[in-house]
Amino acid sequence: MEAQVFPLKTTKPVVPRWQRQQRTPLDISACVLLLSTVILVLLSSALALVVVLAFSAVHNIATAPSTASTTTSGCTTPFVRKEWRALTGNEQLGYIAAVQCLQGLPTITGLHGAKTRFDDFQAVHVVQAEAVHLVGHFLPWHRYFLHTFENALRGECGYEGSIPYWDWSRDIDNGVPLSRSPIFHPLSGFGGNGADVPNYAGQFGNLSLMASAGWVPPGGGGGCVTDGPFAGYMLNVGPGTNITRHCLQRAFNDNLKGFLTGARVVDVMAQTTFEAFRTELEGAPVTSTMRLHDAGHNTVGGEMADRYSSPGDPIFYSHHGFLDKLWADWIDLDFSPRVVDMSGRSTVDPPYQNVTLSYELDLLGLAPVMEIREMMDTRSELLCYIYE
Ligand SMILES: [Cu+2]
Repeated sequence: MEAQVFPLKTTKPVVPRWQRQQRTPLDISACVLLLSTVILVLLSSALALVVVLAFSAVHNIATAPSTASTTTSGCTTPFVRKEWRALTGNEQLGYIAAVQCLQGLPTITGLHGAKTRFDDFQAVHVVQAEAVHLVGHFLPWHRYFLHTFENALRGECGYEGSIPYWDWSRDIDNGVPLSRSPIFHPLSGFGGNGADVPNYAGQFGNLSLMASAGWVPPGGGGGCVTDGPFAGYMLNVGPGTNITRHCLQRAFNDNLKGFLTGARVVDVMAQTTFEAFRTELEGAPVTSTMRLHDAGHNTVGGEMADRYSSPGDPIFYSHHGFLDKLWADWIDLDFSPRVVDMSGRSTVDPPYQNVTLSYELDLLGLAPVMEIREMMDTRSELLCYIYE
């Protein structure tokens, strides 16, 4: 596999939509009108305040102490991210419809071949892939990435819910093959496996690689997804760092289920430092065999098995939603020390620094650069969500 990051191919300036409004003469007169209204309102409020102050002074009314706190009171009604199965049928359809809406909106980044808003996210992941995996900021970067995707669904597609997460260990512990998991249902879910391709060897031959390493034999599928809402949908970015128009592919592999059981989740949750937690969660090649993150990608296969372009399969956001939930749950098990526990190398190859809370996360214009400290607590004013 090529270890190469494409240079940014910016066909449009990376300027968010809200900063790109044109001013017309009509706008200017509207502005003048608005400004004079604001001045009038301010003047009358000031007058009212003087009257009230004079009144309370005369009547010796104690002024209530100010309890307003802009930082801690900002997340009073957090969004709730639920497991796919806990959504009602309408909520499931609403999420799929919102993703399809993003797939129909034009790009605002023009990054790396992106044509749609859905592509924008996939393209950012392709360009940043080498920088955000197998490093200390793997979990916080993906947390910010998912949060920004969720914001786009809400702000641009009128979606009122949250990203549903996919707890694959429930399917495996129930003895259900992937193809029968409710999340891959053709009518109420993400659609099923790709069409069978004889001797399918993975996007980059990675299935044959897995088999030759003695890990697991390849599963079936490998071709285009044939049913569900994304059958016939064409991606513009990927596979890998390529820019090609291609169908969404999957290659379900139930032979990986041993890496994705509830017992494996318990193993990861039992780690006592962030360093051990993040490596045991993310997997190879830092660990000798697969773990939750890479096994989840590879069990779906196809686009999802591609370390660059995997967000081309909408199931990416639900797989990473579950990993994000595990991190949030792990922090809650011992909140005070863990909400500030951050570590790991900053790059895969030396020279590298140690990742700390002040390390900056870059989504290449999808959202402002943020420090890791802003991603540590999902109940912060910025993130404001919880898991159920
Ligand atoms: Cu990733």
